[in-house]
Amino acid sequence: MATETNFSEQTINLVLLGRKGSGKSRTGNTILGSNEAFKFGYQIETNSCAVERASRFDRHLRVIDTPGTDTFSPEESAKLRKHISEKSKGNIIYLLCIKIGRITGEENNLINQFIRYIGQDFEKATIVIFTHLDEWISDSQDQGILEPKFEDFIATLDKNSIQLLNKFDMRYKPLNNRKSGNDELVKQIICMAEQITRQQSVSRAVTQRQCEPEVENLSILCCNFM
Ligand SMILES: Nc1nc2c(ncn2[C@@H]2O[C@H](COP(=O)(O)OP(=O)(O)OP(=O)(O)O)[C@@H](O)[C@H]2O)c(=O)[nH]1
Ligand SMILES: [Mg+2]
Repeated sequence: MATETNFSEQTINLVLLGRKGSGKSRTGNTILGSNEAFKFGYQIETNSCAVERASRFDRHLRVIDTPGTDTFSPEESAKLRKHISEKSKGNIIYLLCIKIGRITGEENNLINQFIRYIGQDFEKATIVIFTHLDEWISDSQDQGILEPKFEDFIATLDKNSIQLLNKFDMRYKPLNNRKSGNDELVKQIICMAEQITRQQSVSRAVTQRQCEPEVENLSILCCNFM
């Protein structure tokens, strides 16, 4: 069994961020594999940060839910950082939840505030989660598209939205939180998170050890799930 120190060192910290009602709490539940970890719903908005832990696919996860927001200030950034550092040791990965559809100007502004006030590590450590995939599929079907593909949604995004996704090196995943059996997607999200974590430790190692090639090679390792 992992000791508390080992648990902390190996834990992947996933911080849910996004606008009100973007599906943060429910995404947290999907990742944790429990519908009861965080309270969710249009009537139940999250008012303070909440933390839940779970082991999934042999990975120790600490999921941090946050209140939805339309704006993000330096003060809120300081509060978030304080909260995260109290709750988490190790690497932090941000899951930026966006309700699938048009990425609006408001969304754009909020994301740029996250980038500005959380800092550069935010861009390198973020995965965009497009929630409400089921609603997008049924809307597309109502418009006569028989088999809507998520990649078609990406293909229809305007230049600004693509530029935004590019800031996160096009790390994004679609999610239908209504569906049970999201294991494959959750594995892919954890895998992305592990790759970011590896890249972060490679960067740190490179800084410390003046660019040793064998350290850089670590970045091409893939995570293996049984
Ligand atoms: N159909 C569908 N509904 C979803 C999905 N994800 C979330 N929802 C619903 O959207 C509503 C808001 O979800 P929450 O998870 O509470 O959103 P939140 O971002 O935590 O909201 P705040 O805490 O108020 O900021 C709830 O009614 C969820 O059931 C999804 O993938 N599909
Ligand atoms: Mg919530």
